[in-house]
Amino acid sequence: SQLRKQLIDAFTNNKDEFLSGQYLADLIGCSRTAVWKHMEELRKEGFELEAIRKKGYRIVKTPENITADEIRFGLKTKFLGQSIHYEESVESTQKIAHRLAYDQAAEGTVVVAEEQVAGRGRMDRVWHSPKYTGVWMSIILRPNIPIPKAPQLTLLAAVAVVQAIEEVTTVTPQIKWPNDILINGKKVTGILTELQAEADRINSVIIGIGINVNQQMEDYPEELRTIATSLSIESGKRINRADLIRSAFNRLEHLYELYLEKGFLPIKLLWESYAISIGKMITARTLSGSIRGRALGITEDGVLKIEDTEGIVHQVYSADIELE
Ligand code: BTX
Repeated sequence: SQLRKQLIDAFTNNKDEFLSGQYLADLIGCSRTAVWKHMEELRKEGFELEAIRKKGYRIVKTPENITADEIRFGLKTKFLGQSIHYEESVESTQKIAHRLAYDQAAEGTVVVAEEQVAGRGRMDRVWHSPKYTGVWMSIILRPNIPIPKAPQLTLLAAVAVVQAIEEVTTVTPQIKWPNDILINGKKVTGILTELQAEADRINSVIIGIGINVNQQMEDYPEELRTIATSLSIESGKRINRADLIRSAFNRLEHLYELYLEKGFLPIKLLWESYAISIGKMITARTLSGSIRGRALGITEDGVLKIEDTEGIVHQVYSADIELE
């Protein structure tokens, strides 16, 4: 809007200085409440603002777009991320990746978006993906493995993302089976793996990864505040998203090659070293009911084993897990 533009111009002309709400209101010819609303909008767009009582506002940092070039700078992979489709705003990166995969896109092709207006979780749940603050991406792989092994790639991707987070922030997250990455018990990343298959052959695996990076608590809708967090909240600093993406590509390609060569075992061991639920009492909610018991670990295939209170061991392929 015109008001927004004037507001940004005012800050551009007074770089590094605090401008009071009253000054800005007079300059632009609107109310102080309107100024405040616009400042909140800027914050949502990814501007980092400092607001001090009696002094006013200051723009500390402008939003950082991720560019494909910035991601490529320093990328050491052979194929992962060598083709990047960068989008400003999409419904869901999964949707675009599915179309690209169907159109024979090369293995390792990635779709990265600044914002998803219809980001999805598992079972058609909503994945909140606000602009400029997170990593919302989908990766196309074409592994020559039987369909039942595909969920192993979710666990593999989780390990890659944990390692990338460790590398970029020095915070060590934990994995909650199968696909949640948590820091201090709150969700920082979700992973959604989907397949395109013909008969019993995998054509492509689309791995959707959503990482909360620079959101602050006020950026989350009310219902997510108690369950979600971001790397910035947990590490106390702003994280460069391109660095994180690049690191995730490097790690993911390395683990994927290891997996294709040696099978799931090395991935399983790494996964278990980050797993939060092993040995704990959990409740697994599946489509066919709930199982409460002790999480024993995962099988060679990445299936969760739970021993219930009667000593019966259940194998769980898909569920939501609640820790006690
Ligand atoms: P999930 O079904 O395990 O988790 C979804 C649940 O997580 C939601 O119901 C909500 O409670 C919570 N949630 C929603 N948004 C967030 C968020 N930003 N941070 C923390 N918790 C949240 C997890 O599904 C799989 C998510 C994959 C997202 C990626 S992003 C790129 C790709 N494109 C796309 O549409 N999805 C994937």
